[in-house]
Amino acid sequence: MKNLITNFIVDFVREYEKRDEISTTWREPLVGFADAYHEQIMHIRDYTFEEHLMPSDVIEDPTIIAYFIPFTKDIADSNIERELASEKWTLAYQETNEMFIKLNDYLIKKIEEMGYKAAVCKEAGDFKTDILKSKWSHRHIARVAGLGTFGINNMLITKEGCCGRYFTIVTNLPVSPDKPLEEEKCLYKKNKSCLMCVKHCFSGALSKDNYDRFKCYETCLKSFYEYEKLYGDKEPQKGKPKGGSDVCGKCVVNLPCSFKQP
Ligand code: B12
Repeated sequence: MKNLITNFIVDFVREYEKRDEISTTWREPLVGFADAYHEQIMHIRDYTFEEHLMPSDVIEDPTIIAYFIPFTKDIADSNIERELASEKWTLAYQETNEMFIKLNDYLIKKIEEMGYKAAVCKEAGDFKTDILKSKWSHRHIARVAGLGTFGINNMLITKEGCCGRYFTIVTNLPVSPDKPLEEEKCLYKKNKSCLMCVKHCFSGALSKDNYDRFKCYETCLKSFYEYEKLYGDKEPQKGKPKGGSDVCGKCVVNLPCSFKQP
């Protein structure tokens, strides 16, 4: 069953990137399964905030499928220079988010055809602007599903690196859950080396002891306004972002943990 779900996701992405209107290509997705009754999910509100939803608010008797869609190196490399997010990075963000909707619909349909239920948490795409937190944390769940460990850059680092995006789907499929990884993927957490992500974060949002989500958001908004000005009122053009998105991503590119991890 786990292989079947993984293949659905991997095959969908391979086919999706062939579409004429899509410019982004992705590396092979990683898939994990989180135990909804794991201590770190049962206490998810203590780790995130008190309004975080529980998997059982989405579906009864839940397990959670978590997947990571890794970006390609050319997308990451396009985002090394300049303080604004690159056009290619912004477009990859937008095209990945659009793909998530279609991929999730497809997966839910496949799971329903097998006689089970599946749904996404409707709150996952939103966050409270006063505290910059969502009522659904994909990566908290993805960590419990064994996909990665958190780095100093505050990103969840997988065996394929941290440069990419996550999604989670709640289901009642009968699958055995995966376990969180034991070994740290972040070099600083492992042996006090690196900290390249802190150097790349020109806004000062990242330090070795802290992540300031408000400073980070201010920086992401600079790219939002810039691309909104450039493309916001234009007809969508292939290979160009459609208006602005609150992105930056300097803390995930050009790092030892951006891609494959030993
Ligand atoms: C709100 C939000 C933002 C806000 C606030 C950022 C933030 N880190 O909270 C802003 C707009 C600033 C932002 C910026 C970015 N974001 Co953003 N964002 C989100 C969103 C919608 C919710 C995150 C959230 O609620 N955070 C609140 C905290 C409490 O939860 P969390 O960060 O998810 O997980 C924490 C807990 O699990 C906790 N934790 C885990 N174990 C333990 C143990 C203990 C003991 C404790 C106390 C805590 C604890 O630590 C985790 C990390 O802080 C998610 C999508 C989603 N719904 O999950 C994307 C998401 C986190 N963003 C993402 C990305 C890529 C970015 C950017 C790089 C922008 C870009 N795309 O170019 C930057 C990087 C910011 C950074 N370095 O963290 C990705 C992360 C991918 C990855 N590899 O980890 C996500 C998951 C989107 C996705 N679909 O993939 N983002």
